[in-house]
Amino acid sequence: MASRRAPIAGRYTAEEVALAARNRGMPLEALRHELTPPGLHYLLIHFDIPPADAGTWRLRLHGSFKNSLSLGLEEIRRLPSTTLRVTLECAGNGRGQLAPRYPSVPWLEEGVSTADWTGVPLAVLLEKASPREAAKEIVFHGADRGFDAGVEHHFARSLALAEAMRHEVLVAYEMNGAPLPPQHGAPLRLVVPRWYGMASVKWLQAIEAIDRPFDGFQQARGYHFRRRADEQGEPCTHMRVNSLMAPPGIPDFYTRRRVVDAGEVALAGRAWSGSAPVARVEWSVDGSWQDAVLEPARDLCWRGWRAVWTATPGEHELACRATDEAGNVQPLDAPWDLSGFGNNGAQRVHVTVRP
Ligand SMILES: Nc1nc2c(c(=O)[nH]1)N[C@H]1C(S)=C(S)[C@@H](COP(=O)(O)O)O[C@H]1N2
Ligand SMILES: [Mo]
Repeated sequence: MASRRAPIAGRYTAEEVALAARNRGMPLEALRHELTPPGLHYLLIHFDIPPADAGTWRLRLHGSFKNSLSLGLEEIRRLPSTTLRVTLECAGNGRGQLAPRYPSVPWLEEGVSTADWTGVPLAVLLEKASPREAAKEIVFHGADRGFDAGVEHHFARSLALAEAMRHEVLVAYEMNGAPLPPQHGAPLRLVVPRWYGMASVKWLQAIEAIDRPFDGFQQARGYHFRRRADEQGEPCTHMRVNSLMAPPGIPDFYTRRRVVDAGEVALAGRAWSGSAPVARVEWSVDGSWQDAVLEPARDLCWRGWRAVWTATPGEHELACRATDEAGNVQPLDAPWDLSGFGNNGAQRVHVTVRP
């Protein structure tokens, strides 16, 4: 079995650039919108977007269920449905800022977005199939297939049965009121609010109940916090508390450095946490912190914040950080992780203020 890729330091490789071009992020100016505008939602596609025909697609429920099921899209659309506004963030968001970094999608901070997802609560499907007494985990199988670290597999992830039964977990067929687009999992995907994005399996073709822990690649080897390659590590689950601002002013094309005029500058951004609602957002200029004004609290979706900065001429560094109701405080710098997961270190925005 081939082993993990060795961390890299310094310039981005051709492979990272190719991954970044396929798996693009949300432009940070889209933080102005609570609901990420169509086409600006970030993308993470491990292999290829699989061919999918909504007319013939079947979702199978099999394994440790009393009733095996095979449902077409029309049957699924006739079941009770709900729409939830959900913020998803890639577990690898921020990886590209770590040194050394894992060779993968080199996100800086743009691997996060919000969409309205419509679908049938997973619990409705699980109740129809009725898990057997021995069922421990529910595995979600995607239709996409490829290799990682020399191992060929379909993208698949599992949830413990109790987690899968949470009423907010959806099998979604619509995004923002329209059928799922190919890149976001058409015709069916799982949406697991509060968890990092890898749990929300796209191109969902089978739901399997199993009596033992799932040992698939993306579950047992991928998505663990590790400091050394020879440790099992801790599984990635809920999104860590995090926040961003829309960079103010206007950018330089190549460096993306910002320029603003001196005087009052409106700052705005959003904050989220998979553990508890966001309770506080602070922002800073050159390391001196103050509280931001919060918009009303949201449940599964990021919370808006704003502030007014009286900008004085010169070079300045802005930052922001959030705290959630569970008392989790976003760190200025997150602990280093071998695979680059969970980097919720505070965003820094360098700004040139002109008189
Ligand atoms: N089948 C399948 N599901 C998948 C993935 C994938 O590559 N294949 N990527 C996962 C990861 S790592 C993330 S962050 C989210 C991204 O969802 P989005 O592309 O709709 O934003 O999908 C998840 N579901
Ligand atoms: Mo991800």
